[in-house]
Amino acid sequence: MMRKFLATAALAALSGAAFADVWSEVGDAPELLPGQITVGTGDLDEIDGELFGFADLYCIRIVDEAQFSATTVGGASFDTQLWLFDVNGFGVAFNDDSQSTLQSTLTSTFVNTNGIYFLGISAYDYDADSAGGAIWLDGPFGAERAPDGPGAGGALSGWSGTSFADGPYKILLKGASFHVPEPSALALLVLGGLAMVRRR
Ligand SMILES: [Ca+2]
Ligand SMILES: [Ca+2]
Repeated sequence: MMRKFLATAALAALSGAAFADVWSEVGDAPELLPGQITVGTGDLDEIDGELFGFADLYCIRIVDEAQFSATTVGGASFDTQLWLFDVNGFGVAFNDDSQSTLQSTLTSTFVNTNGIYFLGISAYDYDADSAGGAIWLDGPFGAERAPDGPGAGGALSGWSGTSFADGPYKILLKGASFHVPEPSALALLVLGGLAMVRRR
């Protein structure tokens, strides 16, 4: 019986790992570093959350920079903005509107290395600032841009402006993974084995 139970538990852990590709916002994600740490195994394909008038910031890992993308097209019904910052909080890429919608898409255009990044979402017109002011200009709305505002040279230190909408959102991702891996199924097996030994 014990062996059967262990095998079932291991199978559950393995199948759980295979499908653990969505991060659901826990409470309300902070809007400043270190953001909300995403924890899981394997690819991070989707972040589900909700905005309440401010911005949400998530700590993710880009593992295939050439294939990286993040989009709210089809994932939100309000006017989104997507923001990407490097591990030190400096701006990498920003987009307001894409694909003839008010939703946003970031691509690999300005991403050149794998590593830890911060992915932010806000509603127009709530914008990221550094000590020097806005990190990005508001427009052109339809372009994906590297930092081009008066505060382009500084790290994220605050947000300003008015958020004209909020609500639930999904950010669909490619080339990304969770920031922190869960204990692997193998580790769970080892732990289960130790538990069995201890019972004898
Ligand atoms: Ca939120
Ligand atoms: Ca937009």
